[in-house]
Amino acid sequence: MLARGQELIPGGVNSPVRAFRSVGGTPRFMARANASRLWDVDGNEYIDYIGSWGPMLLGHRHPEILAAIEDALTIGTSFGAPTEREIELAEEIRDAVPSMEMIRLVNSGTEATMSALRVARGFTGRDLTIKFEGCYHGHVDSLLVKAGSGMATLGIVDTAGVPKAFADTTLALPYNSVEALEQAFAAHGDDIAAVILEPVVGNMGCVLPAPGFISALVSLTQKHGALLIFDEVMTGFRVARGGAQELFGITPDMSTFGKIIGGGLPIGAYGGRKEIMRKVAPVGNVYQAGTLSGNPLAVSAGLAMLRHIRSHSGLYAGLEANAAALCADLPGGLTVNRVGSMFTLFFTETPVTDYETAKTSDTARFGKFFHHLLERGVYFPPSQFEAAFLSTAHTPADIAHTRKAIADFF
Ligand code: KE4
Repeated sequence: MLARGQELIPGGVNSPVRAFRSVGGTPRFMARANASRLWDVDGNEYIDYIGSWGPMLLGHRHPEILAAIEDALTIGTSFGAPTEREIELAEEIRDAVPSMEMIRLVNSGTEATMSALRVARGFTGRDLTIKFEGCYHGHVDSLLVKAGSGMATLGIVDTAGVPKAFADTTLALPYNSVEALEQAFAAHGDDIAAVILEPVVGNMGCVLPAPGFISALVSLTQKHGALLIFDEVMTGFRVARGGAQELFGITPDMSTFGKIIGGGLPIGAYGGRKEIMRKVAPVGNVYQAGTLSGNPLAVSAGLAMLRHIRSHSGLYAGLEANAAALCADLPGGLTVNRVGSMFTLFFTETPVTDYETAKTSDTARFGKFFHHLLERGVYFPPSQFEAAFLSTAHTPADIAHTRKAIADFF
């Protein structure tokens, strides 16, 4: 199947990180999923710790989400015209994330971050962006500079195809370095439109913000008139209902979402302060558009997801308890970083606080570990530089089996 796929699709995959390139071996072609499980085309069953790279907070094929999709099919899947349920989804997002005073729905996390940056530039009249090495914000031209996720996985430092002029508008700094941030603002402060970050990083593996880092971000952006953009595509509704900004008590100027808010269907969203979002066409002069933006099918799945989360507020405590149990007392030689139900087992004894320390990991040994688990029916992300995810569908038996498979490797 891979050989057939590779004839037509680069690497046989529609997203590079799926290709097992950094762990070796043949990517498994999946046939179906349910709850915490995946089955490949050979009938092998796996406990899934990827969850479609984040969206599957409730596991696969949650009945409330399936019912919502089936209901949407009775009215049509896309009209290219406004619908009430798009307002309802925007209201659900704002209810959970009050900083999202005004919201535009798009079709992916990449579209969300690309659009948020354009609006930030249009609002400030400035061109420069600060991002952090190892963070990934989708395949936006100007943000594919020292990016994480698939680029870290494949060891691509800076992608071909991005004009130098675009890349030069992005300053990539070490994550958690207040000093680097202060120097960048001292040098370029009045030209910086925005700082964008993963408030809890997933894309160099899971990395937490150091004490004082985010407060420094807030004070420096406010001092210099730059916007603070929280890229919560992965952390939104993952680490808390209100995302990392709820965990840290921060109100960013703009935020981006994706993954979970679509319940497993293609979606993204960006938004923030009303005065900023009023720059977006057709109200303002920053253009952004999308044929399928806000389509009833994806919005219905997203609504079911967010309504379930709102009415089951205890689910995060459950995820925390289960993820803590999974990650407790793991064998020596590992650095385990975790926030709620997103976590990474780094094969290094160095504390992992940024991209440089993440890269001290023994990726070859991680590859062996990955296949050791795979052979025992445990499907971790096929990259040292990705976060694994637990869902509400994972059972204590899943966790016990996974812990045993991990222990057997050491
Ligand atoms: P998408 O365009 O892939 O929907 O979202 C891009 C994106 C933006 N921001 C953050 C923080 C993200 O994590 C992502 C996408 N995450 C990766 C997983 N690390 C997607 C997996 C893939 O590329 O196949």
